Amino acid sequence: MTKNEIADVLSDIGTLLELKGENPFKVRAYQSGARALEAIEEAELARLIANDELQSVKGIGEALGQKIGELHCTGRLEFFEKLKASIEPGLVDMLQIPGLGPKKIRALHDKLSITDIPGLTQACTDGRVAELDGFGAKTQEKILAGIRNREAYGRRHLWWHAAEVAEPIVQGLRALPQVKRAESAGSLRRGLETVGDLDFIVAATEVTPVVDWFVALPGVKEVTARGDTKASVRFESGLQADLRIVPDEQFAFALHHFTGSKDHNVQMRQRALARGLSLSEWGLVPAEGEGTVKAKVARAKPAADASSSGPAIASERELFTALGLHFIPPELREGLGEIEWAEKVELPRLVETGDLRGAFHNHTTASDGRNTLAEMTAAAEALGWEYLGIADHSKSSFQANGLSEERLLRQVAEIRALNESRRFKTHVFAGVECDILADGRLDFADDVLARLDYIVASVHNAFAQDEATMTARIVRAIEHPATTMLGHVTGRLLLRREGYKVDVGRAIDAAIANNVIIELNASPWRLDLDWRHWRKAAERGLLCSVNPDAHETAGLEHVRAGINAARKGGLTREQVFNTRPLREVTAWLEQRRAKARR
Ligand code: DGT
Ligand code: CA
Ligand code: CA
Ligand code: ZN
Repeated sequence: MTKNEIADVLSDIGTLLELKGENPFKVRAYQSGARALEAIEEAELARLIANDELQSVKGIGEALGQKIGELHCTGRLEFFEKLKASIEPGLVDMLQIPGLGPKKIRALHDKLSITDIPGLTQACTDGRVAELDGFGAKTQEKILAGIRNREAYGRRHLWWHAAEVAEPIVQGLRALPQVKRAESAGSLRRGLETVGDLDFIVAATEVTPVVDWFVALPGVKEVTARGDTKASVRFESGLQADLRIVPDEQFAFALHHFTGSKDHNVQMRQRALARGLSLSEWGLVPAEGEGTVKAKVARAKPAADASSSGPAIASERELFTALGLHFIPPELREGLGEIEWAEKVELPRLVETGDLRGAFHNHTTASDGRNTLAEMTAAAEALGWEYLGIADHSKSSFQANGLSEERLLRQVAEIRALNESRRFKTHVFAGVECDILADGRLDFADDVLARLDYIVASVHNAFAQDEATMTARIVRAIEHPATTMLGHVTGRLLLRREGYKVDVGRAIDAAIANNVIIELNASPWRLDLDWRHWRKAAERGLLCSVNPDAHETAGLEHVRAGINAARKGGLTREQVFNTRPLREVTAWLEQRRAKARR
């Protein structure tokens, strides 16, 4: 196990112990142990364990040291497994409700004998929760709202998590001897920020073995449907997946149909009809006059003569060509004008993950990150990046261990020294994620900001401001000459909370007018600014930076989610700042800083 995975286990243990009502000192020992572990570098951890020196680290005693060693070597911890088994699963589920921590859950259990979410819902409805010490009517209300949210959001899944499940399935399908082609379709293929269910389209010579393989996948909890050409399953995580198997001649049509979106499909079908053709998941055939829907489907259905009745279409590209269109990448198929666009011109090449030369807005252990500056830089180097921008939190974000002026300037010195040492091929830019204070001022004085290479300005508090106040606040921060980029514009957390209210159009106008970059925060929970705004804004000159907002080395890979959203937003390489080489980026930042000094 990596140190961050071990740290996760330690803090889970802390939470579970607290849930059990254990001694607070014991609970705190695990939490501070997790933090102490994060401050150690991976290689150092291996050395400490090998030399049996872990217990000498401040915050890690003998008992904790042993557990860390066991996790590091075996990836398992007997103590943790037993602890998990000793707790009612319903209590653990309650942790997902915002505002409910282990202490409150413990109280609900002890005083009202509540053991799961349905029981909690009932107790709230009866008003029994409000009567408890330390709860009250407001808290009860908040818990109920949290339960309702959980139900509403629970039906969808983050693109990132869905992709993690889908990728090995596609690989597995392709490896089956009966399978000629296999792809993910649906909202996942379109790169939508959240996904309802997975859709797989397979071209195969034989159906049964493929279906058998699919329904036996690890983690399948239930087979919800099984037919001659398809199957549906539900995984333990709640995610569902549809599989459809077609003969190879139909693959392009099925893939296009089940990629959607529905709106895109409807418009494509209308376009086909206007050309005297009938488009369906089975094929593209002449539409013979008016007829009932049933008759049309019957005509369009496979038919041995499908190839003789029209041109053989083996790929989506050929399908678009047959309808007089240039190829439309799946990400753009939302029925938002892409067909008219592809009728006139070849669509631009959209930005790709491989185009990135580096990334800004990343955290380290100096604030709330889980890897050190050197570890983050090594990870960026391993990705082949020319540069890495560090942007830890500023002092007002005390909940995120934000840096004081003194700590920030010490980090700047550390970064300059690291660059001079040439230990890594990747250049590090010294920045900060500077809080935008409630009135729109920045969290640091100008002379401190002037010592940095770049500044990401973000809102982290006073979310409840009304739209006019919030918009004025953000515009004021954009107008500050030191601001290089605007961070996560709306502050939304997908499937968890709505963003704060802000007039995004005005923020975009201000950014363009002041030559400020807006980030596309690539954290799979954020993807903020939303893809729906980008194309129009970029055409008007707004520059985008795809920022991973990484809090650990693995978080740098989230740029893939950001690139996905950028592609949905129709962005090209030229419109994304961090595709530029180091020399150009350095010059651009230097020019901005010179202007700020004037
Ligand atoms: P999701 O799963 O809710 O995130 O969204 P999708 O787009 O993956 O939708 P899904 O899984 O229900 O169906 C996959 C695609 O199949 C969808 O994007 C378009 C196509 N499709 C499904 N049902 C219909 C329909 O009733 N009419 C049309 N035109 N297309 C459909
Ligand atoms: Ca789907
Ligand atoms: Ca589906
Ligand atoms: Zn932030």
